[in-house]
Amino acid sequence: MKKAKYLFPQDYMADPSAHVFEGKIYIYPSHDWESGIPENDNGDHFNMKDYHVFSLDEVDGPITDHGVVLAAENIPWSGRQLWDSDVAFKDGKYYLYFSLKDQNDIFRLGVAISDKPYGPFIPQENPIKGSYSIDPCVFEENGEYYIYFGGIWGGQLQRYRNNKALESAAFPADNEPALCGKVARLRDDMLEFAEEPRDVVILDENGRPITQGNTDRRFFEASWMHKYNGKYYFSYSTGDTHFLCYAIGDNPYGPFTYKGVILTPVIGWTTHHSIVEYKGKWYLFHHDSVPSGGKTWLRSMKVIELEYNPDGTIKTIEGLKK
Ligand code: FUB
Repeated sequence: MKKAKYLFPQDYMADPSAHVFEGKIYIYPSHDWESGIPENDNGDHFNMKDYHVFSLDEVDGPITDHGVVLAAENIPWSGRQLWDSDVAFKDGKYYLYFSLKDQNDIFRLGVAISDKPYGPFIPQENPIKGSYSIDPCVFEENGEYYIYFGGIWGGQLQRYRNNKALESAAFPADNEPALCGKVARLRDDMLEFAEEPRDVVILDENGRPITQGNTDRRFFEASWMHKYNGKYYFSYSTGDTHFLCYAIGDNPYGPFTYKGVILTPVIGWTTHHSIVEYKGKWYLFHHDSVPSGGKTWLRSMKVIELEYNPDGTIKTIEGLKK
């Protein structure tokens, strides 16, 4: 598959997190809709209220929509805006991790549980203790589960330092190390952090942290972790410069060294993805706003094959090529 394919033209779905469960690909996207909220830098126009699950037997084959699996109105601590989510499997249960604003308009991470990869998912009473910001991604290795998260601007990461809320939001100066995404090991029951979240440090080729002013490379949102040939690939969006890029490390905590761009900017403000291996090939699930005529809050999910060079770097995909 050398050409990107839209996966579900019938409706707007974004931020697709793909995993192989029970021998199929399951996709956990955000569900965009036209809520009429004007566009702003806080992302209020991304006013999503439920999640669907999708599955594929073949990447090129028909897609199954498993319908609504969790709705904000059924989450006890819900305020507004169900943003990006991800799912992990452990001991016969599927755990859906999601971003949602609480009743004080603060983004938290929540968990909902199902016996099936296609839900429905039953939410916990409260968000994960000590959680903040957005865009959870869960990576499993040797029975340990690591949750990556964070996003600046509307994702509120600039309101925290050292896992504590600041009195007011603050960004580092342009020549200082950039704000980092976060990673924490999950507790055995998958419902809470087992440790204080740590910084996901991204270094440049000289071993120095990427700076806040390096907007083509610094972390903005959309964490994803995958492993290839024994190395750990942390990929993310640069937000206002619209790149999906990646950095490679030797363990799930990093540090990670910046390596390049996976996907050049697409139509639409946001770019967000997941990377998964299926039947011996690697795929990039992502989204753009072409079908909605460029409306940033109405995105459509896509998939394209992802290829590596012999040295383990990823071949850049051109976002604007159809
Ligand atoms: O879908 C809402 C937000 O847009 C996500 O949480 C971000 O990563 C961006 O894709």
